[in-house]
Amino acid sequence: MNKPKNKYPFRNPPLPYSYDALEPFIDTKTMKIHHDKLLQGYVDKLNAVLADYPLYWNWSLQKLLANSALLPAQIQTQVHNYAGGVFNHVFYFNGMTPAQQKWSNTKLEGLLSKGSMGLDMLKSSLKEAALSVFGSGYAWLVKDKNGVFKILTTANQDTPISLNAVPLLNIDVWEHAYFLKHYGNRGEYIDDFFNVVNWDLVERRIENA
Ligand code: MN3
Repeated sequence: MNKPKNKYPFRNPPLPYSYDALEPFIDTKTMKIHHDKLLQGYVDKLNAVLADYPLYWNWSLQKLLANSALLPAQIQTQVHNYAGGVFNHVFYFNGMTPAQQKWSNTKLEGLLSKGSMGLDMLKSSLKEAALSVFGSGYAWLVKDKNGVFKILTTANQDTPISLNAVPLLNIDVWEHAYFLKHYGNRGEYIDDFFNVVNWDLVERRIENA
């Protein structure tokens, strides 16, 4: 799993798999553009905004996102959007892996069932939420501040961190995440996404939440 160096200047961590590793579900060209151009753009813009504000060079992405109200007013919106863009994309890319053929869902089912959620319910609720996002955004599985599993959606580059929730899995439903392969068919993209979810990592995220 790749974690960005978690303070200024932020870096774009390499994908934890090759660009073509998620074929045929997520295509190579989409992964290249998504990682090398779009995520890189958020990293560059975030660094450019913070360059004149050394006071915040030691802040992690999470701290920037959770405390954006403490930043100078003139950079709050930009930091919220760019830091969110970095966090959301790294989280999304890490959350995928080449098909886990030998993966056994017993442990994950156990963890989920403690929160009254099964894997099938998780998938169908996440899909429903992802389809419901109007315009650009994400659907998420999170643990809320009371420790309850929740499915939620965020617009643009908003994050669950600002909502005090612990993110466990996200799906990017901006059109750039699927348009080259799936065109306007977001539902097919979501079904394909479920073939490449890194469920081992979701388990670990739940255990650490
Ligand atoms: Mn994206």
